[in-house]
Amino acid sequence: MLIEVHQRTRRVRIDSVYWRDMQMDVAWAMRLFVLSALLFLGLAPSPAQVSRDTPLDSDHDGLPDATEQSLLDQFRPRFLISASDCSVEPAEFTPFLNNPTVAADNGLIYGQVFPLPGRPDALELHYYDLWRKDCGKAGHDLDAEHVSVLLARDDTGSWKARYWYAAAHEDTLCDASQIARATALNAELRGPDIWVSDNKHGAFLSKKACRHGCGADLCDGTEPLDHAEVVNLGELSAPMNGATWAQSAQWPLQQKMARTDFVAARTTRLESLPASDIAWASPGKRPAQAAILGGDAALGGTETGLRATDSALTVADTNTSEALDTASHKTGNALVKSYRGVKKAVRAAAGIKNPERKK
Ligand SMILES: [Ca+2]
Ligand SMILES: [Ca+2]
Repeated sequence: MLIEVHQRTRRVRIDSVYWRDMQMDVAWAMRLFVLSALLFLGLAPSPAQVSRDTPLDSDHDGLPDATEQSLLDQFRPRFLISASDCSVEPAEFTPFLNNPTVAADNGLIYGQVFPLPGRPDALELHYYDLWRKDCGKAGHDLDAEHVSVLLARDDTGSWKARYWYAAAHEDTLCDASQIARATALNAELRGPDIWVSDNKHGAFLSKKACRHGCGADLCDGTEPLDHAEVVNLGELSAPMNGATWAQSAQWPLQQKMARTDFVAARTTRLESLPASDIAWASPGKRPAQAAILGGDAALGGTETGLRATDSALTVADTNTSEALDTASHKTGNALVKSYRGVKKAVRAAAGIKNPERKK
């Protein structure tokens, strides 16, 4: 049995298997010791034995580790991060802990690849940008955000991206998540550009979509996260790379890992729109967002703009889309100006204590 510790890459190799190591903490060292002892006593199959028989599938979802990592690397989005973000960059978390503990704000991205039940021709990939904190309005420690893609096999059997989804304030009345065809983003064989809003970390498929978010999203002054490495989280039932903290109740990462972002109703609706559109993933919440942002007094003034933009934004800069953009931008300004004055009243009327908590 071969054990190597690589200081530069912070990885440990046991025969053919690489383990990521950030701090060599006690829990991690104990696990390594126990694993080594089991391997030495012959009580566990060696990685070499396993790799000779079947491809290694550490998270038991039927997909080999190597396939998952290859797809995560191929389709990794290019995250555009605000240079002034209070949380600096997405964080790396200390492995094998029960709760998320930031090890470094170093731009690391976590990934997940899983098959879809009843759809052998499709795979879903999630890219998680996990932050030390959200320091926008209603800020909080820990911030779990993500972008996802649905892959389908093409005529040659190769995986090709079909739809992309970007989460923004997911599961709140401010949900501004979007979905688009991969062709609209020129991202069928690679990841698209993703704009991440300053301090709030909502993800957007275009800068224009960011401006139409929920009033507090700004995507100016961004820089690409070109050095981002993708580390596979595995699955909730079988974490990889020490991601035991993914199930922590301190953030909603577990919910994001357990569901598909490409439900049939969502993709069917997208297919009914023009091919170049970016569609809101939860269009039913757009009128509610108007209420949150502007209250009844502003609602009348926003009806035209929101109705025009509640279904989709066009990627191409046509006259029509620019007109919609202008209309919505103006109403957006009106909403923001009246935001503070009506926020409490609207929340009270809706029975909401904190609509943006932990998102
Ligand atoms: Ca797997
Ligand atoms: Ca997996």
